[in-house]
Amino acid sequence: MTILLTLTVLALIAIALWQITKIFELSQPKKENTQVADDDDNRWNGQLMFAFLIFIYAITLFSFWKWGDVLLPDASSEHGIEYDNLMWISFAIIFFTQTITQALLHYFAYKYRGEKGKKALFYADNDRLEAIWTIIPVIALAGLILYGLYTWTDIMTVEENDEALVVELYAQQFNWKARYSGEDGVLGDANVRFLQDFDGKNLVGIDATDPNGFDDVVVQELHLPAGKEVIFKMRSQDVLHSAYMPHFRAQMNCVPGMITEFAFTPTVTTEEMRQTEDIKAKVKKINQIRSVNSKALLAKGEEGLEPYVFDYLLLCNKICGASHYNMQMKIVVETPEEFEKWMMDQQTFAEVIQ
Ligand SMILES: [Cu+2]
Repeated sequence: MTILLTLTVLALIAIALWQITKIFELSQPKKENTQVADDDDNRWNGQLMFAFLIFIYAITLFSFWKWGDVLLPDASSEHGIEYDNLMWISFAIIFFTQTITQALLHYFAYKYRGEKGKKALFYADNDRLEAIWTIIPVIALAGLILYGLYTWTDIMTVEENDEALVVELYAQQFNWKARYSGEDGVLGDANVRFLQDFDGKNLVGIDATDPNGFDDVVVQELHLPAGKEVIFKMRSQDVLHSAYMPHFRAQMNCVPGMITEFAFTPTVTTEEMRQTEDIKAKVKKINQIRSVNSKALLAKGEEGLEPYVFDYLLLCNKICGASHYNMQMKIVVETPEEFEKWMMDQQTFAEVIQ
């Protein structure tokens, strides 16, 4: 109610001001044709068009300079290279076209501004010009669309591969769990109805009547072997989530009641990634900000911040509720030997429910 009253009062004040300015205008001695733009107005508008052109170019350059280093590092998956090429080529074409067309648009707006006595030329059509401005975009767009479709199909087609590691990503408000298929390479059946079984130890609802499930391994930190294809099967317990692994250029919705799929081959281990120049520079920058914030916290008598160390992450990329921002799981990419060793230390479902 208070808001409604405040809004009404504001609206009334606005109307009053508008009426006062009208009275003020009427009280002024009448000028010749004040409502019609003259040559001065038009020139002024043309120059403003130019100023706007300079503004958009300047802000583009400034953004590149200021935030160019917050882009993701090079892809850490096989298909990621294809994905990045597609993105950069599309960017380059769009950037080139927009740079030229914006310049022409604003230049013509200035050149053909209104002038007293200037008459518009009647120009019906020009077949050659129309052919050019139709054919060039057709070729460019068809090329981009075909290239995109081929890349998309290539990335999204999950081929049968007995060698591949099968991992389930299980989403729930607000955390992730991962399930490995174990020795048999087959994930046991699962359903949210079984979540309450075994005093809540059945974290992702594995069906205890399906023998395929006994060797399954459920973890809260995702480990992946470098160089091996991983087929992900996504499930959600409650609402729509999205499994987003930015460094691997991978994202797939997790939809309650169905299983979605995505596959990729990680190529760079966490340790190798930490040694790259790009990551070193990023970590350094983050830690500079952290140390400043840490000092401020310590000055207030609170606990300081730990220095940041690079890790791959699985994030949720659908706003799924209040703690969505913090719904993440660490991903460790390691050598196949390290992965095997880690896997040996994990408990199977049969061991967990004993
Ligand atoms: Cu989520």
